[in-house]
Amino acid sequence: MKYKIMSADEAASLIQNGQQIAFSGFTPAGATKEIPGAIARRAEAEHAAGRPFKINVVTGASTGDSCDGVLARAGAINYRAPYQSNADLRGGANKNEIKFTDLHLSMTPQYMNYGFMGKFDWAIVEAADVSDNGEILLTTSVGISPTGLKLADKILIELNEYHSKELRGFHDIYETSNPPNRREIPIYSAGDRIGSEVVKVDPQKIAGIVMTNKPDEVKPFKPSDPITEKIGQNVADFLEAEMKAGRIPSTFLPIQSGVGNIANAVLGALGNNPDIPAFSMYSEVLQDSVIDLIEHGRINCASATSLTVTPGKIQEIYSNPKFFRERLVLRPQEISNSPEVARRIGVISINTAIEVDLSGNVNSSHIMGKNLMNGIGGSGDFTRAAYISIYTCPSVAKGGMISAIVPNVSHCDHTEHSVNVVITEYGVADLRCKTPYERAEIIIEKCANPEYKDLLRKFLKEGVMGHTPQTLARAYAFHEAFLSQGDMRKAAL
Ligand code: 0RQ
Repeated sequence: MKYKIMSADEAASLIQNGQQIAFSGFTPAGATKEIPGAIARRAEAEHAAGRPFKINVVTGASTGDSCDGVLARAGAINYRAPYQSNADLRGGANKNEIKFTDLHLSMTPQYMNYGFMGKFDWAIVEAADVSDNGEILLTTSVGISPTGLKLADKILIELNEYHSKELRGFHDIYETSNPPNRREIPIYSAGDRIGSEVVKVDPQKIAGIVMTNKPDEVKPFKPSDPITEKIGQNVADFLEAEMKAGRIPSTFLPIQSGVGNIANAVLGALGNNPDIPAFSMYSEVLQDSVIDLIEHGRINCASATSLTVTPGKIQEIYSNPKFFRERLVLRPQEISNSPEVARRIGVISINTAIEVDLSGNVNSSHIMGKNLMNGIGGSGDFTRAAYISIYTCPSVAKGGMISAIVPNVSHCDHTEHSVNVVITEYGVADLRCKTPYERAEIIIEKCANPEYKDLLRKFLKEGVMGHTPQTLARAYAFHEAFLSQGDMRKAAL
């Protein structure tokens, strides 16, 4: 290979204080595992010598602890976007020690291309292979890597021998032009391939290669519980009824589903429903459950930007590459999450809410209106464009002391205009084309926990009449009761 092979510490010595770096990774899948740790060590040494050292970190979404965690703990991050799920990084963002911007994931590469995020000094990217003429074979995610590799002045590559070179053919690298020259994205069904198998860069930009051999830090799921199982069943029953009513075609429509236990339960219930035909996915993250459903013939093909699967599952894929190459497509996040494509091919979006209010507004990202949980992620990309947008959540959190159904959300990510259906373990609130009063009643009667129904009915009944039920003086009575007395059931209404 014509490139310089170097240690992670040597690579980190090339990075200067204040530089902006586009890292690979979308969830721990495809995230760099060696160079961020070396940058963190360099930052700690610089800080100990009394010198400043912080960098700007832009990635696809969240990454693993070996990127976000180590950099946050070393105090090495000045700015971070567009999503995170790491406790140390979250802590830094909530103390405003790390400047964090929560962005729609489809828009991050676009903002980079438009110059809204400033100059990128480096792209640091995990690869399964690199050719002498600058063809980079990415690993388990695509994310922002094609855009970062194009825009950055210089490139460092982590060549990860854990990943199979059989990954060639899984990726579909396609970049849009900037307006006014952008054309439609020519994807007409979830499995369409429109781009290249590799990212092509100027080999002169590659400053060095760091070798590694490590799996992605994807953790297995918590075992499912009766509440998530019931939510999954409610979603599957709702979609089956929609199909039988003729509002979803009998060939079904592509599914987008978020990450986590509820998403797993939803996919499990859809997969087990004999009346729902085998379907496709147009989503951003594919988890273990999708691989199982592909193997069982319940999912025909799945498009995403990230293959967030456990090491056992990735080995299953690597041992049968031809089968999976025909059924999996990994795209840049600008394409996997494109609202234009999602609207056109009729994606059914299923995401998780932190809280939902009586109008149908959804908060996905902040606790009690101020502390960041993870971020909006790709949920907004799909919700606004979906054929049917669904939000799921357990009816209560923290042992019942918090109601997920509240008079007003404490932070709004998805407005009542974009949210079609809300589903908890108690039932399904179908809000489509309903008036504000109808929506409020349906949400209370179908979705709220019985312990909160009377309080919510009181808020509604004694609300100031207008087009929308609202009493500003009591708008946050639930949240105030939790903050002052530790229990929303004590809300003074
Ligand atoms: O707290 O961790 O202390 O136990 O929030 O909640 O119920 O475990 O659910 O892990 O699926 O996360 C919305 C955060 C749900 C996630 C959110 C507390 C609860 C628990 C986690 P603990 P659960 P999940 C695809 C699309 C936005 C991004 C997105 C998310 C913790 O799904 O980040 O959709 N979504 N991306 O106790 C206070 C409430 C609460 C609450 C829950 N009302 N008040 N705490 N919690 N509700 C993925 C990507 O984009 C990559």
